[in-house]
Amino acid sequence: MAFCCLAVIGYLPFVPVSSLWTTTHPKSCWKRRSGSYSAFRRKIGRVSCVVEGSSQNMEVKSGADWKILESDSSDQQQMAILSKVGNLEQITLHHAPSNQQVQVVLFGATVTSWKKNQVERFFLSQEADFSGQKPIRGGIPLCFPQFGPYGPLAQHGFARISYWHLKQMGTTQDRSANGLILSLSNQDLNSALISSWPFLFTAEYQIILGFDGLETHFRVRNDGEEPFSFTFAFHNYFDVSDVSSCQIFGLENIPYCDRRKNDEWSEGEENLSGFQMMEPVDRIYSSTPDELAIFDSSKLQIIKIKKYHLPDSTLWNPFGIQGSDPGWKRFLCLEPGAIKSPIHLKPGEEWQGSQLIQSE
Ligand code: TA6
Repeated sequence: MAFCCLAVIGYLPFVPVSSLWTTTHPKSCWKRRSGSYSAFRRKIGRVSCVVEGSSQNMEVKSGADWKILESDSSDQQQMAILSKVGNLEQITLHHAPSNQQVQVVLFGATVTSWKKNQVERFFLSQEADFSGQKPIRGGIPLCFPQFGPYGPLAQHGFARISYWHLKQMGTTQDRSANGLILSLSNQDLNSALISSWPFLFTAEYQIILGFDGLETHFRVRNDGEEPFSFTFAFHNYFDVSDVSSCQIFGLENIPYCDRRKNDEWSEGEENLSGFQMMEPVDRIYSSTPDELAIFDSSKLQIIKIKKYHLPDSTLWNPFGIQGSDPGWKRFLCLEPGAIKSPIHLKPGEEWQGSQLIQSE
């Protein structure tokens, strides 16, 4: 049944912004390369927003392919709402033509919600902390510049516990997509983090809502004179009816590092019709296909992930073991990343990893 549904719906074509770039290239290409992402950077304008309920203009940049929404309070397609959650600022970005909405908290650049046709697709823990003291559990925390405990930093690095800046927001000329870019650099880090990770960098995180679905693009550039290395993952927490009634497609027969067995490497499961979690699972699969899918047999919902420059994928659910989130049955983490082999950036080089998430 599950396999049939996947075959019928298939994968929609997606030309990611990242395909316009090589994995790493000299700094000069940052500005020179064409494509919606770099075009997004060119002009400065104003965008129609609502801040805490009142209409307000906001300075942002938009570009040739990206038009700026007029500041018109009668505009029913209000693109973004800025508000607060706990101590933290959040942006709700809409894309009315495809009936989607995404929420992102500037702390951690954490996407906390993505609704399509009014239906939530991400899990957010009831215990999620919005004080700015801890990473937010749910949505898409960013693991950078370190995945897991493998390095000098605290678990999953500093991106998810840093305050990012809104850099740009815009829409395409034909309004087929709305997007925003958040940024973070070494200048935003405190002295303890700088001493643990003493590199000059600029990171940009672009979030796009369009007819294809939700795209997230994470980009980092080495601004310093020393090379550096990092690992990365989009720590996606998908909302599911019950983790044990889900099948995961794309990880069959792929070797994985079993984090529950002292990081032992295993040959991979031979289940060809979709892997089902029936016990705690915490695995890093290496060299996974660029298309993965989750079929939730209770909701009859498919979530598809297309990934770019992200060879690995983590699969995680604690299955109620000690310390599990009380809502553990309701999430499934499937996390595209560059984990097994760190990315090395020489001075002036940059790298981008992207994903497109689709759900009917
Ligand atoms: O990505 C899976 C994982 O690394 C698990 O090992 C588990 O620890 C999880 O992330 C959550 O980590 P967190 O620090 O957010 O509680």
